[in-house]
Amino acid sequence: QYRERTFIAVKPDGVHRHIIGDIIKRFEQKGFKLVAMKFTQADDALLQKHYSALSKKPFFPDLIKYMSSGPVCAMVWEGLNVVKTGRTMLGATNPMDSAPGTIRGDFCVQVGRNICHGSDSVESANTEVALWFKPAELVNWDPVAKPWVYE
Ligand code: YYY
Ligand code: MG
Repeated sequence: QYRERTFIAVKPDGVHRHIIGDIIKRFEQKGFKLVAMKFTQADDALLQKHYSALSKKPFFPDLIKYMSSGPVCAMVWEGLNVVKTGRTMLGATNPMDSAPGTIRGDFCVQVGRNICHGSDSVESANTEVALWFKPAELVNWDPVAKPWVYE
């Protein structure tokens, strides 16, 4: 159903490297609908919740340090199958494995600097959207192109 939503974020390295626009462009061009966006520096408490499933991993402290080191561009995108398609557009977690043509495949080199985040399931998307955004920050609107994206 085309009301599915995912949480996409440009990480601090993507911001410093001026890749925000390229990432937004790909989701716009695809036909997905932007529902919310904020430019913010996340604190450790938020990031520890966001990455709570990874808290036992050896890279967790460095991950939190990296993610809190600068601003991120946090977004919610909506559309048919957007969670899974969004992950495909981002590419494999490790840029060494990300196919050319994907965001990570085209713009980065190392897993600890992989420039973007995307929710990995509908369930985690809902959790992440609620963690990063207040309900009032999610905008309800109908793009005029909708009948040309969906039959
Ligand atoms: O969902 P995704 O971002 O593709 O990967 P996760 O397994 O959820 O890991 C989150 C984040 O952690 C990843 O984007 C980079 C970092 N990371 C790392 O630095 N080293 C690893 N071996 C695995 C993940
Ligand atoms: Mg993940």
